[in-house]
Amino acid sequence: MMKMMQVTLFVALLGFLASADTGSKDFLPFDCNEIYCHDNTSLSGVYTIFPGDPTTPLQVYCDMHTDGGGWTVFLQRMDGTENFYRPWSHYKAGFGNMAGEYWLGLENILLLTVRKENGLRVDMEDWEGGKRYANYSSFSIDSEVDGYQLHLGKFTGGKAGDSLTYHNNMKFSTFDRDQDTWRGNCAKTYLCAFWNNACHYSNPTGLYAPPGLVTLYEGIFWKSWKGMNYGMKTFAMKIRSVSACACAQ
Ligand SMILES: [Ca+2]
Repeated sequence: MMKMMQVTLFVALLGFLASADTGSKDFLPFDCNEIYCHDNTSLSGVYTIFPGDPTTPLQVYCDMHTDGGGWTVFLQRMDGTENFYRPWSHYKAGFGNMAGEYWLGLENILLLTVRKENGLRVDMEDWEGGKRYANYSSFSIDSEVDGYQLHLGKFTGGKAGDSLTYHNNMKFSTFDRDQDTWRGNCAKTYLCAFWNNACHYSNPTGLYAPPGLVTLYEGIFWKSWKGMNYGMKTFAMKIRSVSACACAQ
């Protein structure tokens, strides 16, 4: 009886979450693109999506503004409030505040990319008000048994330049799971976690600090724009279905 009530309450809560976000009780969006397609007046913010199944809601920040909107953000840096030097289990499950700084989690990124083909956009901002981006034609990862190996499509533009192709086909590494190609441990040496090679041309999970306050290779850098000794003020990685809707409503 108690269990029944719990289930009923849970289902009611799911309905509430879905309706609070979208205004529709039966709409269980897979990702931010589906939310945008459902209502192209949706604003950027935190939404509930269902990339797994209807019983596993996931909170995420949706960018409904940039380049047509509908972007599901899986990494967001903006103020240094979150600690990103974390172990494998944290990068697997995800951590942080969806309205602020967070990592969505490798299992969730896997769910989002295994059933739909996505493009990747990387947005960054320096400390002088400059903004740059980089686009990639596709983005997906393998499952944990294959090390969450990265599969990145072509660099398709953006004045930030290409600092991610160097990481293509790499497995994910944290300080407690070294799967990089270097004899040392990139994540431990440079206080990060990423699809490290030997080691990195970009460092999205690096230490948050203004330029000059981090040592070489440790900041949130993007080599092809500001080099490896400049940490960005904001940084975000986001995906969107390649069959993004035109949303002509
Ligand atoms: Ca190594």
